[in-house]
Amino acid sequence: MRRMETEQFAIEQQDKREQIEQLLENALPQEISYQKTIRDAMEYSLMAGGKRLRPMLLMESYRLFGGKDMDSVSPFMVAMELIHTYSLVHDDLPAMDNDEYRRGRKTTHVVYGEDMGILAGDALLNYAYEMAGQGVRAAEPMECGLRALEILAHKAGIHGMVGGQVVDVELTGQAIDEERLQFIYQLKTGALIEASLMMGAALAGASEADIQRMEQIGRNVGMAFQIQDDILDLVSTTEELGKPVHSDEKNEKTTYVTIHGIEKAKEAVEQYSETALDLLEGMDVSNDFLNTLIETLIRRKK
Ligand code: GRG
Repeated sequence: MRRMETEQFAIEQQDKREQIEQLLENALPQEISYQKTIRDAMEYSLMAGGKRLRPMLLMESYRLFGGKDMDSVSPFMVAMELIHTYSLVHDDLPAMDNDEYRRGRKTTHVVYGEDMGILAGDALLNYAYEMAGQGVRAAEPMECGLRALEILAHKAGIHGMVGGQVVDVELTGQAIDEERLQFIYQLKTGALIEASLMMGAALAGASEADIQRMEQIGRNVGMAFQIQDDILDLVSTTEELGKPVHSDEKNEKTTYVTIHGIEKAKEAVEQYSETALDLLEGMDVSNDFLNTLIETLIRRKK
């Protein structure tokens, strides 16, 4: 399978990240009156400099299937990052993980208050669908945009991220069996990664079979990503991650690492990533940047 040379990949990844930052900045609501506080809180959380992995996966999946028109894909990339950001803002709230640091700075509720933290999450979520509406209009044909919208709503809600979070919250502090842990990881973390890859394919007019292949790839990438997240929570530093380490221990969470130990967890990250790459290789389209991006996730340090 073709991969990009490390230096060239790093340059392109940075370029793409900056391109996404620009899209996000431009998309923030402009016409604001007395509700300015919530716009500020949205900007504070959104522009805090995450990895922008999900919009990047969305764009690269779109390119994988020959998509070229940025007008239809850009609003969906923004929508995806808005939903991801809302989930982080709500996850950090006192009622959930009660975290004070995220992306290297104070969490939104710490700066703006718990009430505004809740509302900022709500505003980000609703604004995501406003953006997605723009994407649907720009899609060619519009049915591709509608399919992308359907995937987004499905994977962000009860059958996806929210569903996973519910089980995660309910089982916190309890021993979790392997099957339920897999369920949580697949939904809480995997669903948005799956959705990103599926939406890119849908927008480029890929077949349902190919959209489902991207879902499988996303499922494996999601598992690898979450297990790596568990590992980093244990072995990294607050400075490197931009959020507190050992939070799983603090929150009494069963993770892949607590069940299997760190060595097995590292093996699992490699295994899931390899499966994702094999599935990609088995397709009759290819994108060297996407291959390399998925491969680098195994070694990610933050
Ligand atoms: C509150 C409905 C609701 C859902 C919350 C996504 C989530 C569900 C909670 C966030 C906490 C967490 C550890 C989620 C697992 C997914 C994950 C590793 C998110 C962090 O994503 P990164 O690493 O973050 O891509 P950046 O900051 O780089 O964007």
